[in-house]
Amino acid sequence: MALPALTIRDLKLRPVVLPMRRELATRVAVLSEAPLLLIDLITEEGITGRAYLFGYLRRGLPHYAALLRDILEMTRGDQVAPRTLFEKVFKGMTLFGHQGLTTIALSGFDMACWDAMARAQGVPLAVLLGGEIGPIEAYNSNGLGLMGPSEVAAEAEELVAEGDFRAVKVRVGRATLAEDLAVLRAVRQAVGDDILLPTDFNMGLTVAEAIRRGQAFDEEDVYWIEEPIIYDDLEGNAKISQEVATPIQIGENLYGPRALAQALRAEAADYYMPDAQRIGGVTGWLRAAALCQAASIEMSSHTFPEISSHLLAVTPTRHLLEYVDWAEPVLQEPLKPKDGAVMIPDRPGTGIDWDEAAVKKYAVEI
Ligand code: SMN
Ligand code: MG
Repeated sequence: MALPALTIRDLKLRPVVLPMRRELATRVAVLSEAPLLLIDLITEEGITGRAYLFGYLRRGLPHYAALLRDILEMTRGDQVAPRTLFEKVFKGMTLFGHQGLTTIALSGFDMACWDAMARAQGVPLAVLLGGEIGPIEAYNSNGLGLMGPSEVAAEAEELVAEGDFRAVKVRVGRATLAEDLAVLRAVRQAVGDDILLPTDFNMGLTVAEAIRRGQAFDEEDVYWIEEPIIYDDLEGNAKISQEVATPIQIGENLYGPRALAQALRAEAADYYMPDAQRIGGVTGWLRAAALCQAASIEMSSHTFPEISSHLLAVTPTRHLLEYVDWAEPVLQEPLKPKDGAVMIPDRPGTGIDWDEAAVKKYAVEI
């Protein structure tokens, strides 16, 4: 029997700027608010698919909205068949290029399509994809920006306590290696030996400096070293991976599964952590997961914990979910991590439903 078809009628796009509980200072930017573009994919049949894109900066949002309106023009009246639509839109963007905003917009559209499909079937996205719901091991990333040793030590304890987390991420890349080491030691002292400490340089170093700091980190019980240099210098990342014993982690800035395939061929890193809005939404993620499985490489997620929890459930080499609560102010039922894990919601779709009063409160003009 044919499944009920869903037909694309409209995309409702709403920009909001949400307060963040803790400011996050990284080598690449200081984040003190979360600009999101909320996407409602409206179908003729009455089912609505929901997703959001993260603008990083407020001025990211109008670019996303313009591209999503273009995607609507390409797909209005089409059946919600996410893999078919992915190819159609990808092809339609070829002349603009795929590395960058076009793939972010396509990812948001794809996530909303898959959410609509799962809602129409009445099952969680993880179940639609052939997996099961359950707890997904996570680390707390809601803080530990570039601060001094005493501030990070106090914050590290808070972050662990927020959900009995067994891992928290420490941003690094201060002016000197000595300052980074002082912070790592203060955090380790505060949280004890059992907590994993992934670190993130946010692309702030040169190859030589990354090798120098990485080899020093090798003595510090660090779980991984993330994005030591600019994301698309694959040879540079490969060199660092060879010279540094601690696993090198990249992936949040890879646009689409082909970029991941190139990084794998270059042996650029030991671990990968795609970002749902850059890897190509659900469709791109599933391909990335297959590539990591074929290479026997651990795959984590970057931000977007709501949808990433479903995606990691069907990722054979699943590693850790990055937990951030940035969308929480506009969600009816935010994730509530406990025992160091995020529980995939037992609701149709991804579990994203807007708190409409909050959406109104945080709405901005773009
Ligand atoms: C990060 C996340 C979101 C915005 C900027 C930086 C960071 C991370 O690289 O991996 O958490
Ligand atoms: Mg990062």
